Amino acid sequence: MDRKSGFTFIELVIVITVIALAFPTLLYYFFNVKASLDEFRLRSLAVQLAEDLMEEVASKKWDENRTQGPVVDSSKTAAASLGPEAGESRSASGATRFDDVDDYNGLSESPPLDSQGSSIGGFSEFTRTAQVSYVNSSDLDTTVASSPPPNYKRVSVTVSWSGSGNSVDVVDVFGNR
Ligand SMILES: [Ca+2]
Repeated sequence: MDRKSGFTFIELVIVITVIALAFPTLLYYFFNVKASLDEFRLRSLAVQLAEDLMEEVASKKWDENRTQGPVVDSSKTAAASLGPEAGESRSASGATRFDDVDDYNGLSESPPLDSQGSSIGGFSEFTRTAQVSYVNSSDLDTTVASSPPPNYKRVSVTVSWSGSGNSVDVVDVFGNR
């Protein structure tokens, strides 16, 4: 039997029909995969932003009043006063720059700033906040407001981003040293 190579009309109609039927499904999976990748990218950047700030916090002294060695109870910053001292900021230079762990209490940056206090390009959708509180070594999750303060400061850094309502938290505890 003599048969020409290539598609017959019927075969062509079948192929087009199959593609037309599959197209919405393919489109759906394409956009789902893209959304997942976008989400993964934003989450990775958020974790990096949180860890960057935590590294900066770790480089500071444990308390404003620390001179050498552990801070004695009477010199510890009161729980109600955790936060930057008057005039201090992350972007300042010299004596008014953040210099201790609890200066970061109440920090809120949108967008986040780099360690020199300058804007970071490409992170406009992110907001970075930090909370610092005293905790006991026996329960690192519960804030302690009593006096004298305990020997541990818990730092929680949260980075959120617009559009998805998602956020990441990085938590660390710093001992009186
Ligand atoms: Ca300070």
